[in-house]
Amino acid sequence: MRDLFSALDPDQRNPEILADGATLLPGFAEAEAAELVATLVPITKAAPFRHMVTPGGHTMSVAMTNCGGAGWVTDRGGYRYTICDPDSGRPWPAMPAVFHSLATRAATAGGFPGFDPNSCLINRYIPKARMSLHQDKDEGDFSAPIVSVSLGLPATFLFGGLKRSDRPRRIRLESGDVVVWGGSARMTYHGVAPLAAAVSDNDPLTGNARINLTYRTAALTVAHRD
Ligand code: MD3
Ligand code: FE
Repeated sequence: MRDLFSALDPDQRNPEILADGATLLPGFAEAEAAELVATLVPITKAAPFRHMVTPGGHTMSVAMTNCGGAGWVTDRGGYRYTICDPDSGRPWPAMPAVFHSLATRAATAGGFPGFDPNSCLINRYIPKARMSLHQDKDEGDFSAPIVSVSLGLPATFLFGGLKRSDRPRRIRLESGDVVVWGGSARMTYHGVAPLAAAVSDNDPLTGNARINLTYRTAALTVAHRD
């Protein structure tokens, strides 16, 4: 909830077009937020959060795991989607129906009906964790949108342009906010500013953390030899 006045002002809960194809749905997941977090518990028991390493050798400050038929991973060998969690060798936990249905409803509200994501990347930020400007381009097919759900501590999202050098806009994302990124917004550069410490250092939902669910439709590439 933003604050008492804006929560009471229905205009503040209306979708906000951030750019062509990019729509912020304030509080769209608020009613389900507690259920989503509870559903994360068994997922993160089966596939614990971990700090992955980039191809350049940097350990990410964001801790990650996945659910769904495909999970995004990075290591010294590159970025890719896998069927199995490389840490356990087992398939990523299935995407719960409550996760999938939220993403499909949000995509419809953002102008992209029929979204059927097969991947949900689960990002956990603690204060100071950040994500530098990047494009999401490991999915193979860019016709599907991406849906992101923010839970817990607020973050400043950096929404850039089609060139890395385009100066990003700063957009505050709060618990329950959902953003749909499709069409010409799909390939924009984006990131997350270092997470600020919470005023109370504790969010009732997630403790001292922000959780972001990033839903995508990803093509799994078959490993091959050259
Ligand atoms: C805008 N995560 O995992 S989600 C990522 O808040 C990632 O954890 C951020 O960027 C986070 O790759 C942002 C929102 C998001 C995802 C994909 C986008 C915004 C996007 C693709 C194009 C434009
Ligand atoms: Fe991204």
